[in-house]
Parts: sequence; C-alpha cells; structure tokens
Amino acid sequence: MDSESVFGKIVRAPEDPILGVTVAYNKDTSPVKLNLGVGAYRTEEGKPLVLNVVRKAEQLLVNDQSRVKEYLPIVGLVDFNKLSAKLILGADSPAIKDNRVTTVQCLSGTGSLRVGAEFLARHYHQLTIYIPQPTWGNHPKVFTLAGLSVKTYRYYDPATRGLNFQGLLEDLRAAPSGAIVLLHACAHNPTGVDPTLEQWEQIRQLMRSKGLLPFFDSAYQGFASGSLDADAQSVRMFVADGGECLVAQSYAKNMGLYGERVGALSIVCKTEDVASRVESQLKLVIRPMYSSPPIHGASIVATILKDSTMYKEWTLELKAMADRIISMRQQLFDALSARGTPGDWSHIIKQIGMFTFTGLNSEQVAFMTKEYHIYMTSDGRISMAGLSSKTVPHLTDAIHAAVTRMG
Ligand code: KET
Repeated sequence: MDSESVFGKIVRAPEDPILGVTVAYNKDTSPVKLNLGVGAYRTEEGKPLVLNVVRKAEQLLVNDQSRVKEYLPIVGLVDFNKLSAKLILGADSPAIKDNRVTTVQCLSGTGSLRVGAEFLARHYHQLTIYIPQPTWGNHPKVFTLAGLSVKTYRYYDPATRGLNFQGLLEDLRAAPSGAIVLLHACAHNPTGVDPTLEQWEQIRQLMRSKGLLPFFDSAYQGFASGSLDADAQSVRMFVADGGECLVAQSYAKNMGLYGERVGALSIVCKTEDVASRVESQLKLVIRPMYSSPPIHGASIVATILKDSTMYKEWTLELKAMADRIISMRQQLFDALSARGTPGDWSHIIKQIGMFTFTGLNSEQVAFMTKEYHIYMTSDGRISMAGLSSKTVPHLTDAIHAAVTRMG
C-alpha cells in the first residue's frame, strides 16, 4: 500500500517538455513514426551520427597504453579548457593572450550554465537574469534552481516570425543596472532567429552602457552557418571591447558528443588576477556538486582540436551536417509550396540552426502526433536535423492536414 511507503505522498511529475517527446516516441509502434522533438542530428537514413573524426580520436585514445583513468583536476582537462576558450573566443583573442579568461570543463552545455549560474548566485551583486522570450525550456529551471531570479526580455515577434528588436532594446534598457542577460550565441532555440551583426553591435553598446553582464549560451557553434568562426562572432564582439562575460559551450551538437556530456564554462575577466580568483571560487562550486568532470569526452575533443588535420576533418563533417539541415529547410519549403498548403512558409528557409519554429499551435501539434505519428514539442518547434528527404513528404502531409483541418 502507498501509505506504507515514506514516499507514498509523492505526486507524479510531468515528463520534460523536450526529452519527454522522445519517451512518447519510443512507445509508439507505428512504422512511420518520426521524432522531430529533441535537437539531435540524424543522417539521411534517420540514424544517429558518430563523426568519423570522433571515431578516429577514440581509436587513438584506446590504443594509447600510457593513458590512465585517474581523476581529472576539479577544473577538468587543462588542454581541453585552453582549446575550448580558443575555439569560441578565437585563436588570436587578446583576452586569452592576457590570461584573463578562466575556463572549467563542465557537464555539457547544461552543466556549464548551471556552474556559471551557481557562481553568479554566490559572488555577483545583481541576482536577476533576463532570458529571451521564448527560450530553451530548461533555462528558467537551471537559473531559478541556482538561486537567480529570472525575468524575460522580448525577443520573437510571432507576427513577422522574426526578431522583435525594438522590444528587445526597450526591455534591456529598462533592466536594472548590472543585471545578467542570457544571450544565445547563435542559432537561437527555439525560434531559429538571430540578430544581425549590426543589431548585435547595438545590443552590445546598450548592454555595456548599462553595465549588464552577458552570459552567452553557445550550444550550436558551427550549426548556424556551417562556420565555427562566423557562429562565434556575437561572443567575440563582446570580448573585443575588453569587457567581462560568461560563455557556456556545448560539444553535444557540433561534435555529436551528446551522451558524453562535454562542455566548458569560460569567464572572461578584466585582469589575470581577477580571473585566477574567479577560478578558485569555481572550484568551490564544482567540488561539492560532482567533484570533477569525466575524462573520456574531453579527451576526444582535445585530441581533435589540437591536431590540425583532425580539426580540419571536423570542420568538414560539421559543415556537411549544417548543409544537410539547410537542404531540409529548402525541401520542406518546396514541398509545402507545391502542395499549396495555406499560409506563408518562407520562415522555414529564413530561420537558421537546428530548429524551425513553425507557428503550428499545440492543437495542431497534438493532431500531427495522433494522426501522423510525428513527434515534436508542443510549441510547434521541429528539429530539422531529424528530417530526411524520405520523411519530408510525410511531414508535408501532416502539416497540410493540420493547417487545413485544424486551422
Ligand atoms: N542550450 C541550448 C540553447 C540548448 O538548446 C541545449 C540543448 C543546451 C543548452 C544543452 O545541451 P547539452 O546537451 O547540455 O550540451 N537543447 C536540446 C536538447 C535538450 O533539450 O536537452 C533541445 O532543445 O532539443
């Protein structure tokens, strides 16, 4: 009997809005089922992809008999940290040259955000963080649990399916001085809408003039444009002005290392001395949480990043993934146009990164799942990376039916 358990009164929690989509998908026995929920890359055959360069790096690691399984330091693999900072800030970054960046290896993007947030909650004077409306569903939970108070700034305009730039500027202008602002470095999730470089420059000027602290979430470097450098430009603009910021990096998507949980948190400071004191406090945040990070994923990344041939190979494989997603956008747009599906679908090819924010409402999504076995988040986001030439017609049928019957 429930009442005999000390946990008898626990209420069942809902599934996660994103990861729960995969749980539901796995239970579906239909042969035509399609998972466009979680942002995870699939091949044209609909299979998960392990990059060739990752296989190679793993082989090298396995063959190296000198490798041991000792604990890493609290901050993680030193090489990995240096190379990660270089990847996001640029090889010639003055902040790196001045030694005023501290980088700690964390559990993928999520863990990096959480460690950054815990650090800010303990050591930063302004505990309010502004996140875009909408944003990745886990952001508010990560920041709230770390002890920050979460507010939103306007970001997306459903009418234009583009950026609400005026709203964004107004909300940041009205934010209290010193507030933290979460920015998606590129390929904004879920909207696929990024500011232009000119808009980024205006955001930068406004934030610096108000002393707002930028916290970048970089989960898709290389996935927006296919170029690692182009996708890091927003972050580099904020570092080039000599100011301070935080950056959470994930290798889940751009190296396909989802389950290895490998990422990094960098904090760019004004001086080397501040950076080293910040690092000493980051260690106090990490040690009681998980002591030190795992060694395998970070070793794969470091192996690839420090070898110029493997690095080049990675950029080509990354570009191929980004290009396949871009081609899926075109194919879906063309198919809906050919089908004469009511509405303007040009945002499918205008938006960038892994996702299309379709504009389908939760009833239409529920209909597509029930009648067509297509799984996606209820906000109408679809992962373009889960789509292939073979499944475009099925998705087109489903969208057409949802729009014409549930419109
Ligand atoms: N930030 C953003 C913006 C993001 O979309 C994700 C993952 C993460 C961080 C964290 O990824 P990690 O695996 O911790 O490196 N997003 C996809 C997966 C998820 O929800 O966990 C998604 O939106 O589908």
